[in-house]
Amino acid sequence: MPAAFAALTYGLAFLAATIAFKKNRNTVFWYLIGAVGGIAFGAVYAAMRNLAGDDANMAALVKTGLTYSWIGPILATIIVGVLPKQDDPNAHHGDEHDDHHASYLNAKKGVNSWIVTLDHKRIGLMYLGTVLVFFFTAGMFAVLLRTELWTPGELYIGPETYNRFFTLHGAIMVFLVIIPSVPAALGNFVIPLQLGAKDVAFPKLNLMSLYIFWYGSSIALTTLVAGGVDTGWTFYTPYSVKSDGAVIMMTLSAFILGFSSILTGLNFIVTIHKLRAPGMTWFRIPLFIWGMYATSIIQVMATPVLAITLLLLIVERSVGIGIFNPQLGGDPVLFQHFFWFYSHPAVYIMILPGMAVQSELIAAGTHKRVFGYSFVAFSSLAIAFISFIVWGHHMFVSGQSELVSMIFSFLTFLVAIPSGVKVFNWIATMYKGSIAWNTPMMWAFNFLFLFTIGGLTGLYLGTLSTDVHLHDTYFVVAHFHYVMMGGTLMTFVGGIFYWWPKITGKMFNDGLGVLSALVVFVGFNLTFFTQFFFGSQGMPRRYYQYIEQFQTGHQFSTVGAYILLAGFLIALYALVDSLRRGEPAPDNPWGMTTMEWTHTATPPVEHNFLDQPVCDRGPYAFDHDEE
Ligand code: HEM
Ligand SMILES: [Cu+2]
Repeated sequence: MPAAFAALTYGLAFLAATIAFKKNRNTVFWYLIGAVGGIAFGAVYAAMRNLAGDDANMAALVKTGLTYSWIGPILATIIVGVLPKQDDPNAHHGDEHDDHHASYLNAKKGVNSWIVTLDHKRIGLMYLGTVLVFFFTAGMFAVLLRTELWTPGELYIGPETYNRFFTLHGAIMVFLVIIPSVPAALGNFVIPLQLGAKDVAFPKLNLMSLYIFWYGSSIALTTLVAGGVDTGWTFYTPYSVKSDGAVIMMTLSAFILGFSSILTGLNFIVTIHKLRAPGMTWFRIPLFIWGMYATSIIQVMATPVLAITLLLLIVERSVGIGIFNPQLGGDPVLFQHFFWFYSHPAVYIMILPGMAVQSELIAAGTHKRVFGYSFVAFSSLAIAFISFIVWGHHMFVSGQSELVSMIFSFLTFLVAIPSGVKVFNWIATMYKGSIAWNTPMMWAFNFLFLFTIGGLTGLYLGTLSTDVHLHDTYFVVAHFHYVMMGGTLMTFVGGIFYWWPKITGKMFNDGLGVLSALVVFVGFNLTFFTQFFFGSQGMPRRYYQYIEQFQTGHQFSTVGAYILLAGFLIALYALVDSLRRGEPAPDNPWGMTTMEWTHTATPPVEHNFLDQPVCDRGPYAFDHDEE
C-alpha cells in the first residue's frame, strides 16, 4: 500500500513537473531538489517513529520512508509555481493582434494553456470544476450514510465503515467544498472584474494556490484508498492520537489546503486595496467585494492556527511528545481550544462569502440599491472580528469554568446582531421591489429562509442551559447544515447560475433552474428540519445504531436526502445542457449595474477590459434610483 501510494503521488508530481517544465526550464533542478528533500524527510520521519517504538524494524522503516517521501514533489511543484514563466520565443509574434478581442476561453488553446495560465478567470474555473467534483463525491457519502440510517440496526455497512464515511463526508465538504467554493472559484472569477482590474494582484501566487489546492486535495482523496479516517472532521484528541486510520494523511491534507486558503486571502486583500478602478472609492465597491474582503482577513489570520494545530497533532501521533496526551503530561482539551479558535472563525470564512453573493443576487433580482449599504458592509467586518472571540461555545460541556462559559455565551449572542442586520437589510431591499422570479433569485430565497433558521437555532446552542442538553445531538447537525448548506451552498449554486452567462457566454434553461431550487428546498427541509425534533429528543450525532423511537424521523430524513440529490442533479443538468445548446448570452442579461456586467464582453476578453474602466457612481445605481 505505501508503495502504491508513493507511486501514485510521484506520478502526479511527475505530470505536474512535465507540464511545468514547459513553463520554465529550471524546473528539473527544483524537482530534483524537492524529491531528494522529500526522501530525506521520509527517512527522518521513519527514524523518529522508530525511536517512538512502533515499527521497530528495517522493513517498516523503509516502507514509512517511502510513504512520506512524496512531500518532496509537493515542495518542487510549489517552487515551480512561483517561478516566472520563461518567454517562449515562438509564442508572441504571430497571433498577438487577433487575441486581443477574443474571449478568455478562446484566446489560447490546449490543455497546457489552462494548466499554466495566469488568468484569474481560468484559474477560477479550474477551482470551480474541482470543487464540483468534490461536492458530488462527498454528497455520495451523505446518501450512503442516510441509506444506512434507514433502519436502527445494520442495513448494509458495518460500524467502522460508517465512521469512515461520515468523516470523509464532513472533511471533504468542509475543507474541499464549502471553504474554497465561493472565494476560490467565484471570487477568483468575479473580484477583478467587479473592481475594474486586469487580474488579481499576484497572478503567479494565484496559480500556485491552485496547485497547492490540488496537492492537498489529492492527498485527501488518497486517504480513501489508504484505509480512511474515522475521527470525524474535527479530529478530536485523544481518539485521533490513537485511532489507526490514516489520520496523519488527512490532517496533512488539511494543513496543505490551509496554505492555499491563506495565500488566496492575501492575494484578494492586496487586490482590493490596490487594483480598484480609478474613481472606485471604498464606498463604491460592490457588497460582494466587502464580503470577500472580510473573509480574506479571517483566512489570513485564523488559518495559520489550524495549520499549527494539525501539525501538533501529527507530531503527537508520530513521536508522542505529550501535547495532548495526559499520560505524557498533555491535555486533550487543549486540542479543542486550538481547533475551535480556527474553526469558529472558519464558519464565517464559510458564511461571509455566502452573504456576499446574496447581496448581489438580491440587488440583481429586485433592481434596487441594496438597503443600508454601509450597514451591510460594516456588519461583514463586525462578524469577522467577533468571530475570533466566541470559540468557547463549542466547549460548554468540556469542563471549562462556568464563568468562562458564561462569557462565551454572552459573546456568542453578539454575533447574531450583525447577522440579523444583514437579513433585515436584504428583506428591506426586496420590499416594494419588482422581484424577478428567476433562477438566481430562487436560490437567494433558499438562502434567506434556510440561513435564518440556521442562525436562530444557533441561539439555542449559544444559550448555556439549553446547549448542555443539545450538545452532540442531531440538533447541532441540523443547525450547521442549515447555515453551511442552507446558507453558503445555496448562494454558491445561485452564484454559479448568476455568473454563468458571463463565465460561459451561454444562457441556461431558467425553468429547469427554478425547478432545481424548489426541489432542493423541499428535500433540504425534509432532511434537516426533522433532525431538530429527534435531536432535541436525544438522538446523538455520529451514532451508527439508534433506538426504534427515532426510526420515523430518520426515515423522513433519508427520503429528503434522495430528493436533495435529485435537486442537485437537475441543477447540474441545467448547466451541462446550457453548454451544449444554450442561447448565446447578452453582455448584461440581468440588467445589473456592477462592472463585470456593464464594462465587459460576454465572456470577457483575456485581460478583462480593452481600456481601463473608470468608476463614476455607486455599485447599485439603477436608473430609477438616485445614487
Ligand atoms: C447567529 C449565528 C450562530 C450562532 C449563535 C451559532 C452558535 C453555535 C453553537 C453554540 C454551536 C455549538 C453547539 C454544540 O456543539 O453544542 C454551534 C455549532 C456549529 N455551528 Fe453555529 N452558530 C451560528 C452560526 C453558524 C454559521 C454561520 C455556521 C457556518 C456557516 C455555523 C456552523 C457551525 C458548525 C459547523 C457547528 C458544529 C461543529 C461540530 O461540532 O461539528 N454556525 N453553533
Ligand atoms: Cu462556533
